[in-house]
Order: sequence, then C-alpha cells, then structure tokens
Amino acid sequence: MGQSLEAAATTAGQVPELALTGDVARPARLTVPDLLTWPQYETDVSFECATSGVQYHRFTGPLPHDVLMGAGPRFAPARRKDRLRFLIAVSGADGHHVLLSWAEIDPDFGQARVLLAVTIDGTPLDRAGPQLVLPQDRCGARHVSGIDTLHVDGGYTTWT
Ligand SMILES: Nc1nc2c(c(=O)[nH]1)N[C@H]1C(S)=C(S)[C@@H](COP(=O)(O)O)O[C@H]1N2
Ligand SMILES: [Mo]
Repeated sequence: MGQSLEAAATTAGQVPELALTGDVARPARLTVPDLLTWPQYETDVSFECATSGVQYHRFTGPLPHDVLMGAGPRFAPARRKDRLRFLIAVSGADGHHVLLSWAEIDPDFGQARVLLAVTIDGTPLDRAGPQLVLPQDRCGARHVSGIDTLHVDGGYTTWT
C-alpha cells in the first residue's frame, strides 16, 4: 500500500524540493518556504474531478512566471517573439505530468492567472510540495499537487 506524499516526506525526515531545470541559466532547488520570497497572490477556485466531483479551495502562492524568471530562461530578452517556442513541463512526484506554454503565463501574451500554491485552505504545503493552480480551468486535472519539477524547454533552437 502506498504512503501519501506527506507521510513519505515525514518518514524520511525530508522536506520536498522543487527543481527548476532545463533551458535556464540558473537551475535551482526550492523548498515551499523558499517560494515565499516572491510576491504572494490569493485565489478561490472551484474545479470538477471526473471521479470525485466538485471541489472548492483557497490557494496562495507566487506566480510561476515570477519564479521561473528568477531562474533565467534562455530566451532573447529583447525579442518577445523568441519566447513563443518555450514550454514548461510540470511534474508531480507521483508522475502526473502537465505542459504549459510559456506564452500562456507570460504577461505580454496570455497572462493566465496561474499560481504555484504554497498553501491550501490556510494550510502550508511545506510537506506535500507546491501545487499548480489554474483558476480558469473547469476540470481539476491540471491542478498538479506535490510538484517536484518545473522543466523549461525551448526546443532545439537556442539563443546565445
Ligand atoms: N500529483 C498529482 N496531481 C493531481 C492529480 C494526480 O493524479 N497527481 N490528479 C488531478 C486531478 S484529475 C484532479 S481532479 C485534482 C484533484 O484531485 P484530488 O481529488 O485527488 O485532490 O488533482 C489533480 N492533480
Ligand atoms: Mo480528476
């Protein structure tokens, strides 16, 4: 029988870390408390799960765009067009895997209000790991919990 992520982390005495990887100048490993360094936002969300029905939650946390900009994505800073080839692969520790396009969360393009939540309903996610939150999604499937990796991928064209 499997343990919950929280139980596994507690047993091992480890704090889960979020790895920022891929086409970035400064790869990093961040704990949930580290994610409090960026400006925090709050959102009330409802989403439907195909198997467990509708859920309502209040989340707080930074914007993944702010956090990823800190890692230095390898696109041409002065050419907005260059960002359009980038994607962000979001992975949960259990293997649940979701893709965002960079442009989807970029303030110059889609500016979707996506959060990297560090609390759910007032409870810190220090032990469970951060959760992706997409307030505009009707379906719950992209609300990846226990995120362990944000992988930035600019394809095979690299700006130098
Ligand atoms: N890491 C992880 N996050 C996940 C999932 C998952 O299987 N693993 N399932 C998704 C789905 S399908 C839904 S509806 C929401 C809510 O799922 P829950 O009711 O299991 O919390 O979490 C999403 N986030
Ligand atoms: Mo779901």
